[in-house]
Amino acid sequence: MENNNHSAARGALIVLEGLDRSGKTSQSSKLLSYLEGLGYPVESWRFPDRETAVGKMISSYLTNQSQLDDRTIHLLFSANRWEKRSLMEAKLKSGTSLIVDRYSYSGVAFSSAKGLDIDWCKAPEMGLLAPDLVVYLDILPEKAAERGGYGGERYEQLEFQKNVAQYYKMLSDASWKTVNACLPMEDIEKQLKEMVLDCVMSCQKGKPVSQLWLS
Ligand code: DGP
Repeated sequence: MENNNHSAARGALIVLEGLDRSGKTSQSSKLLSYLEGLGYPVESWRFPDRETAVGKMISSYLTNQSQLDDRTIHLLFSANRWEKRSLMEAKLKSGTSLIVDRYSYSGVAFSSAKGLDIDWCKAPEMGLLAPDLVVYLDILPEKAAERGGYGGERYEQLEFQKNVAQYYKMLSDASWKTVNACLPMEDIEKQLKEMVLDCVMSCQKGKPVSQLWLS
């Protein structure tokens, strides 16, 4: 099934969320290849985008090379999304779908888990573009901690991740799709492909781009 003529249709904004080591990054790259293989214009993005000036400050904080006040780093993460908003909108409107590894939900879940007021955390995210699909890769914090590479960055601590998981639960709504991140990789991939293809096709039918509202 090859599709080589999708450039006039609008692209889909697909967000993968989940705890650290839930497999978002691997699944993003599989989805990218899948949609590319079907002939859809698609890009893989991630937040934080550590390449921008703001992203470099975030990276330095995450790797414990700098210290920042909790509210300050929260606003930097949000600014990092805002600085990509117009490009994101242009891509979607020109027909490119975006597979985005983390978005505003990470912003709210991680900062709220530190004890910041959840409504305060939501406020700077309002008005970013609303995802067409949010997939939550669900993994027990204990299982994630057993996966390779865990523990290298500031937030990769079991007790903290348990807290983050609670906030993700609070943020999720009926529109989210949850996938068990402990299934074999191929099974996860299969489920994701179906969800994502449905979403891309419904956006092509003219679903408007809307703004994010976190209730
Ligand atoms: P990653 O590059 O996906 O491994 O993310 C780096 C870390 O930053 C990870 O522990 C999750 C956390 N994080 C991602 N986005 C945000 C955000 O917007 N706010 C906060 N406080 N943390 C975030």
